[in-house]
Amino acid sequence: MLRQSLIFISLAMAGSALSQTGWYRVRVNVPDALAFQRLQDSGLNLMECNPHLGTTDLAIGPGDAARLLIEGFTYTYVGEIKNPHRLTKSQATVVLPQDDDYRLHYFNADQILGYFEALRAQYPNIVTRRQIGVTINGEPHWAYRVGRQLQEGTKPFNNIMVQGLIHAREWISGSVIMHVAKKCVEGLTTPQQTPFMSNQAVWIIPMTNPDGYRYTWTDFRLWRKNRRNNGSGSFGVDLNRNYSKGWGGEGSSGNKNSETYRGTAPFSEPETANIRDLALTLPRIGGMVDFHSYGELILWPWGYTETPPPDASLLNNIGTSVRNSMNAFGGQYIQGQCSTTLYLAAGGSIDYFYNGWTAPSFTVELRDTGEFGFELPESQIFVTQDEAWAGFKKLLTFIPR
Ligand code: 0X9
Ligand code: ZN
Repeated sequence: MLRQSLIFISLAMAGSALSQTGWYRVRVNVPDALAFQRLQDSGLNLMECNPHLGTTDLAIGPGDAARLLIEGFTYTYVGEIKNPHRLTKSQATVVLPQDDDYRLHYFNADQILGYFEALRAQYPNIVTRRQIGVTINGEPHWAYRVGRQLQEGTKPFNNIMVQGLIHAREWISGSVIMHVAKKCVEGLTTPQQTPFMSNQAVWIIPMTNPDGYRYTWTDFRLWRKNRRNNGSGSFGVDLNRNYSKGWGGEGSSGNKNSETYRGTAPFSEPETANIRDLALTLPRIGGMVDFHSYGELILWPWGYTETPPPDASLLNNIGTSVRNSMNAFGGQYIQGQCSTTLYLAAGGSIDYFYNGWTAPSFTVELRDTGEFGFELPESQIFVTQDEAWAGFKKLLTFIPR
């Protein structure tokens, strides 16, 4: 099955070279609803109360011109804004670290951590980190929390878990997770205060499998598992077969050399045990998403059995809605129960979180459908991030707070 979809992102050429120091009013053409959504989601400063299709004006400050071009818009210069400090609060710029490099290029392990650290340095009240343990190679294992600090006397925060890069070779997962983090931060720092982040914290594991991910950059691009030494020259446990729910069942392997080797016991691997231990410290988990590639699939539990889960119809509704949001960007995602839509996979993350917290839990298999597979070209990072964010944001609307 080849459900190939190519999106061409035009990096439009600037009509005029604007200085990166001042503030300018520029006019952009917004041809359709997708472009409109992209503009609204960009965090750029719209100057009109009721932006609409056609033309609309923006206030752009340092760095914004490049960003506008990256978002695929050409602009015409309208005039200089002489007193940018007089822009209302709702027009204040959110300056985020690393510019938009992460939208154009894959980041290695240090770059991903650098990105999250920069985000944390810039928004210390919103982005915090916790070392959840160490990996099998002894590297620190990090979780980042994006959310307001708990206020005494308020109701408990809802926690959403997001896993990236559990499978080392699925590089687009890391790109998407950086984007999700940034958009969640924007949800709390743009004065429009979109409600999707209120009373909610998103716990992001940027690299669920850091050792494996490093290995894909240094030794073997298509490595999947962690880097446990199984002995006899065999390495790696499939972390997505090492969670406890259904552990050992069909769709996992007891063969150390297998790509789906489940390990010697549930949570035998430090990486999965660290995530379990983090989850057990959280008062409430309302949802979970695990980003993988590839296939363009939105999958819900169970993976370990073909029996439908108790909330099948709810999960089906959420999945359908998430799928529709994602497909607005030109992809061809389908949704359904993991075991029947893809294959049986016992000991996976979503089954663990659904079983333990009754939390809507989804595996999202990002682009593409097979043309490039794990080696998705960098030109498709951008659109995959956009559609993944649209899907994630839609999912949040279904989670009660
Ligand atoms: O086999 C997997 O782990 C996932 N597919 S992948 O090609 N990215 O390896 C699917 C996992 C489905 N989710 C769970 N069963 N938890
Ligand atoms: Zn995967």
